[in-house]
Amino acid sequence: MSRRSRSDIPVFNLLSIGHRGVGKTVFLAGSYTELLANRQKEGSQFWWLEFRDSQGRENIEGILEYVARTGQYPPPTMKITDFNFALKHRQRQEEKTSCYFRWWDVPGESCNLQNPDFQKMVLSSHGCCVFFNGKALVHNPRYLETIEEPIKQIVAIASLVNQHGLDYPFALIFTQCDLLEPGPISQLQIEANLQPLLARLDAVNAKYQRFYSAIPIVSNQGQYRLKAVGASASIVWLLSELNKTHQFQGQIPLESGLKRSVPANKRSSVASSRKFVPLLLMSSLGLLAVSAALFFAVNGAFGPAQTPEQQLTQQYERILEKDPANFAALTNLADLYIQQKQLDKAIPVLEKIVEQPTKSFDLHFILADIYAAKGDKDREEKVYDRVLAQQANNFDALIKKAVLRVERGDEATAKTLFAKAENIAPTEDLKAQVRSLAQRALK
Ligand SMILES: Nc1nc2c(ncn2[C@@H]2O[C@H](COP(=O)(O)OP(=O)(O)OP(=O)(O)O)[C@@H](O)[C@H]2O)c(=O)[nH]1
Ligand SMILES: [Mg+2]
Repeated sequence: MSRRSRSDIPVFNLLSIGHRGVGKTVFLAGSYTELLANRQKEGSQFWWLEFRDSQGRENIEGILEYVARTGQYPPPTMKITDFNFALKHRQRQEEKTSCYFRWWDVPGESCNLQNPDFQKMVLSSHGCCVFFNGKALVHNPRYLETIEEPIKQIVAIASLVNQHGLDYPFALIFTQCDLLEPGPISQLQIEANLQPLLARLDAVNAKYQRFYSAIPIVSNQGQYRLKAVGASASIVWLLSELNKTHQFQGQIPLESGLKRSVPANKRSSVASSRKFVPLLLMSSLGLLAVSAALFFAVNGAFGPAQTPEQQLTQQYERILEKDPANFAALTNLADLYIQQKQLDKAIPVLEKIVEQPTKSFDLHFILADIYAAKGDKDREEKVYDRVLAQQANNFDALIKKAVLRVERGDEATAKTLFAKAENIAPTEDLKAQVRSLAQRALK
């Protein structure tokens, strides 16, 4: 297949919404450096951002230079600043441009639908990054009240998108996650506190994905720099979603889409196919999806006879024939099967994955969920036992096994497991949530 010419490469406008000081500018600079660092690591995926104009380069380099010199985060944004990037990818020694995109770095108070500049940005956008302060979501019980306005904006956009059957992805980005306790408890707390918003987004079938961004400043012999983890995945996910949609319906900014009327059932099924996966696990699955989705984005690599998912599936199956324990191929293949709702095929792949030593048990829980969906309680429970054998204090496994024990009529064991989970829960709030769940389950 011939390479795409420059004019065939789509250009997407990404809207960013977030209050003053939530971390939008740090996120942009951090995402840029994170991708750059990945590019320099051998064996990692080669996705990176390139500037399309010198102004953008100067702005970002100015920010990075400020951090390096002062060891401080950059000052607040005073005016809307434009950035034009290319998302590049290296595949088999060949560099390709996956798409171009435009990003506006907006001062917090300009993210307001009364602001004519912001209105224009909304209408010309193809997708949106919504920023929440992860630390405040966990530690400040009043934080949600303070962000009611941006939440209304997101729900309004999502609702219109749904009414018009458009594909308009939202990346929900939790900033400052380096200031939170590592591990699933913080994610659980963010999840719990964000439920009102997620319920509103689900009600209008919004396509969204969560991302946890951590961008501390680190120093090495007096040289400071941003060390970003998890930031760039959201930009890459948004662009891969837009690239997929673009293959079927071209680039439709929000304004043109709203003027048309397309049946709502034409929406992408990827988000809805994942709905059976509990919310807590979505974020980890999403990270797997990024690599697969990005392959889809480089559509020049695929022939027209098969869908990109089918092509990729075959590719991973071939890799596994030669190298059955290839962890990356196993995880990507499992994710692809799940996306294609081929759960019977996903099971043996996940079973192989969970046999391998790991510090993260997310895939174990996905396997357990599939067993649960199939009503296979024995195998579901064996997964929790396997996790608990490796990590006796795994909070998720304790809770899930306790709920299953109740379902299986063994309230005594369930009580012990709930008590253990309550005991290890790190905050009073979470302990109360476990108590309430136990009370409801045990009646
Ligand atoms: N530890 C940590 N602090 C962060 C992170 N991101 C942002 N911050 C803090 O949040 C402050 C604000 O970040 P900015 O990126 O400037 O926020 P903004 O959303 O661009 O804010 P405005 O431009 O004022 O609208 C920074 O000065 C840091 O103190 C992060 O990932 N980790
Ligand atoms: Mg800013």
